[in-house]
Amino acid sequence: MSLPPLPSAIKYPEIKYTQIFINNEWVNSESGKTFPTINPTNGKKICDVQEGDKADVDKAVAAAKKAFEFGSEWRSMDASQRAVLLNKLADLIERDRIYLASLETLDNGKPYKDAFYLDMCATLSYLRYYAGWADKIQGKTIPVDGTSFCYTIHEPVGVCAQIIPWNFPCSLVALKIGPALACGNTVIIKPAEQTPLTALYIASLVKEAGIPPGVVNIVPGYGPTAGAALSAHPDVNKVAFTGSTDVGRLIMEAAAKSNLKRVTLELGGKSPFVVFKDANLDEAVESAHQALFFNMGQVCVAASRTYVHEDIYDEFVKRSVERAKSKLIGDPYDPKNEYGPQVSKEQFDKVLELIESGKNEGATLECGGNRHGTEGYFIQPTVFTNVTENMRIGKEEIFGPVQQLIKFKTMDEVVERANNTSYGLASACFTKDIDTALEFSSRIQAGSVWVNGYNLSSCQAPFGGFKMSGIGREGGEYGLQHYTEVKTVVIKTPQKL
Ligand code: TXE
Repeated sequence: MSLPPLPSAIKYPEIKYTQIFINNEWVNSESGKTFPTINPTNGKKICDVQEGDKADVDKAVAAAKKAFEFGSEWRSMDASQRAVLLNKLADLIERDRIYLASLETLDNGKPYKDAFYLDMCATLSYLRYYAGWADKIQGKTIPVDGTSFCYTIHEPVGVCAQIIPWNFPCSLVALKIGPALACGNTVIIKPAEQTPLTALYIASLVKEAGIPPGVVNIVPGYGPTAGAALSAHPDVNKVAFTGSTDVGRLIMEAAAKSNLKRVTLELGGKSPFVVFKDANLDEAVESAHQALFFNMGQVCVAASRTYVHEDIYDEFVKRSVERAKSKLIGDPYDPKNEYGPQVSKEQFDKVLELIESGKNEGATLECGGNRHGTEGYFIQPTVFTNVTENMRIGKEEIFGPVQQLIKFKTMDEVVERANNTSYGLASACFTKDIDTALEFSSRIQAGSVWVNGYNLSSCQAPFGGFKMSGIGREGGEYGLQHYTEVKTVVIKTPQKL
């Protein structure tokens, strides 16, 4: 696919929205509190943002509930018109794509070229794909026994809380609101406290697109306060969460203890990338590299265990280390750089601490292993060999630029080791042999299996985790299932129809 030329970024774009968005209006927090959002490139504050808490969540939920009431503008709207509004929102995002990508780079630290090409592209495709579904969500007529006429309706669930993390702040807003609005729900989004700015800008476009008040509300704030208030709220009918497995548990617990709201979770991973001995080595090395280092390793599907067949292991290590060392790091606005900082001081410290554990537990550090430069949260691309799954770097989600290269001998061995984790999000194998690929795909416990490539995700296909990597699927038609309730209507008839 050929890409359009990369337009120049707006370096340090003006920050236009920092308040809470409820009922299509901007409001300050009830408490009067704000929180800072930090530029990870230099550790300096970008701006202060209104800090939503329980009182603000209550207001947002009330607005979303009212917008969902029977007879409201939103509930009475034709499904095809919901599609028009979602497409309009996508068009406005496309109009402001340079600004939004520039803002994402400022707040998150990801390279502008990735923000422009990948994040914005994903944002647009999620919205447009789900716009296409809006008037195609339908039930069935069912030939029941006896003299009754039976049909099902797929009704919207109602008020949906959508709690998102900081690694893909803009595109995850689209992935969350696309299916929710296509099905006719109303939403409250809580962006991550590290990266609230693009979600807030999108709020302004929601209003401009003409989406009715209360349908989309955005409450920036912290997890244990605003996020917890949403997941425990009795008037929230569904919560969709992307983030850590620990917080996923808290959300399920809060849902269980409050109103048994529907829960979907997209959580962490320790995804295996398996290179069989007949693989195309050039492609496998580059793909394994991108599979781990993309977005500075801050990806739920990051391939943080690379298993390489013993016959090609030494050559694979040599090339992988050369590739990691060649990576251009620095100002994420500079298009020549492939690589920016980690998102926050907390993540920077977490990753460096895990790197230390790798050194102390006996893995061999092949390159990297330290911070890069003296300011901001940059970490050198790091490669470890001689890693085993009982080391912390072999079993914990690092969520940073740290590649683990592990040697294996047989299919049985690698499948057993790859599956020996509580996670099950993604996986990949590289081989030219179709039987090997099919056997691996069948035996691996993961929500996605990619063959001879990595991160081959698209808006049309479902995505989600086995085991402790999550519950439910997002993307594709499957992603709609969690945003509707199936209602069965049975009408008694005088005779068999
Ligand atoms: O995640 P959190 P953090 C993993 C990754 C990372 C680790 C910690 O390993 O190093 O998690 O990152 C909100 N109730 N992933 O601390 O805390 C929070 O405000 C309700 C994987 O940033 O899970 C934010 O909006 N919400 C992941 C969101 O949850 C709460 C992406 C994610 O934050 C809450 C990010 C609570 N009690 C991190 N506590 C992925 N799957 O891609 C926090 N939040």
